[in-house]
Amino acid sequence: MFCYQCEETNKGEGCTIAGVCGKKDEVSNLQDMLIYVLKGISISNIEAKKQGIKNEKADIFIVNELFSTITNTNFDKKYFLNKIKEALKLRNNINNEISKVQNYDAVTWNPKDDEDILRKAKEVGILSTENEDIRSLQYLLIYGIKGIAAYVHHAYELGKKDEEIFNFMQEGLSATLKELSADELTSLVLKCGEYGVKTLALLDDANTSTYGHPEPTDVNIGVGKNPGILISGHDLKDLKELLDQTEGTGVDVYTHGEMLPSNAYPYFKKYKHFIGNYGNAWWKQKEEFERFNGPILLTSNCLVPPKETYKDRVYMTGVVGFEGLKFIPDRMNEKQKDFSSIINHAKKCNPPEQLEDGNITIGFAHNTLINSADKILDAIKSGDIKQFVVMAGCDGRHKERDYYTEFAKKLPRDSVILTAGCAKYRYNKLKLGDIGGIPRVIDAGQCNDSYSLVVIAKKLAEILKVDINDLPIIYNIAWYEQKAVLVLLALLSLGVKNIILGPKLPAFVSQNVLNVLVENFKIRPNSSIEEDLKTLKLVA
Ligand code: SF4
Ligand code: SF3
Repeated sequence: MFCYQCEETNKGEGCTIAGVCGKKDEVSNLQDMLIYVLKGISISNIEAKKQGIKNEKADIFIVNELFSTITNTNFDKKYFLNKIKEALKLRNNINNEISKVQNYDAVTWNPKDDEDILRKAKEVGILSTENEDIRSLQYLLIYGIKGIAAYVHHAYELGKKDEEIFNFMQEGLSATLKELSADELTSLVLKCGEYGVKTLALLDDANTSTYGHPEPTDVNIGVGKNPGILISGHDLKDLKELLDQTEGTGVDVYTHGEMLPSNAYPYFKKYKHFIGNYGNAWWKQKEEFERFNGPILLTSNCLVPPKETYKDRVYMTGVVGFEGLKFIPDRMNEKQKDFSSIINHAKKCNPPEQLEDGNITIGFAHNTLINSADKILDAIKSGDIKQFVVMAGCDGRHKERDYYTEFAKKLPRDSVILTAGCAKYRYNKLKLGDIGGIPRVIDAGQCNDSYSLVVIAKKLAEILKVDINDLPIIYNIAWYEQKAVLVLLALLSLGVKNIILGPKLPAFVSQNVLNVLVENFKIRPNSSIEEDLKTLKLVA
């Protein structure tokens, strides 16, 4: 195996024997193989579209299966073997329909048996591209498209789609099989950022048109007396159906990790048994799932390979996979998913052990922020707020991420943090206070809600009639997995410059590609807190 798609990759270079995340060698190879066939499907499907043959099944298959290869989503060998076979069938069916089948191995190769798939899987991975810079650009593009896939998946569940986004994903995937120059690939990477913005807007529309606009909310972080189900991941439709089905059963529902922002949607407030948020970011799940006592539902990444002590309480749904865990199948014929097994399980469990008590304030997505634009502008003009610091992105398990907690603590009192994604858990319980009623940690929501930060930045630039880079907004972003890669590309596509990125630069960005990013966008790696505060002109 060779995988370098996330921030925690081995030695900052690549995982080669097993993943730091717990992914096994064979699974990693099979993920490479699945992506290879998805590239083949893309080439054939583009050809089919040219001939007027539409195939939404293929469009959404590509979306879901790219999502399944994102870090901490699916660790199940059987899942990938089955999906590769399904993918080959789908591709062959398209090939049978079109008049001209393109001459690429990914388009025409067929295995003799499972062994043949496993053998081939070793040949089609990341290192099969020899030129380091081309490889770097190819994977920057693929990881960005994986980010798109995750968000399109959630939007699609809520009935929203955009054919142009499907088309771009397929154009991007097929481009990585072609002999493109570094310039051609770079322009696709930038285009990926533009489609990133479109995708984030699509999901925002899906979420807010279904569940209302998030509103400022104090979320309980304590526990109640009933047994509970803990729901994690990013999928709001799964949450809705779980809340419907638990109502009146005596089982409460709590959020974990990236599901926290759901507490701010008006729609979910009607459920009296929706108690609040339990615990912190994904990487603390080993300890926190243990102490929750009840069953846990994972609706998307990030899943940490579970400990034996609570493994029987972990349920998965959607594209999440791990051998030996219980799986809740997809919806059929417009009916809700059937959560009865997890609810019955919960009834037999003890209530959660209390980890903490009190509240955290969330719900500052774009609608709330735009409604408070006058107040924000007044605070800027009066000098009460000197700086907004975007500290969005992901959290991770390594000690070096204490940097973000300390950085937040050391920010001058007249600065406000804008956050989204699970990175927030590094400082959202610090009690940093407020500035004239504006909290010093403004939490826009999940990683996809970074879109809200973009909307507000654009709005402020428009009102103040300045360039987006001349606003009092600076960026110190933490990344971990591929959705954060997409959010970063989306920011670059909007012309945002001078982003500080940490805790480490992506291993898949080669020195030459980094030079291009530095030259054009002035991206830089984070350094010590003192240095970064100085660079960002937050201290004299
Ligand atoms: Fe390693 Fe990250 Fe890949 Fe897991 S996802 S194998 S930790 S690079
Ligand atoms: Fe977190 Fe996985 Fe990225 Fe959605 S849950 S931000 S890491």
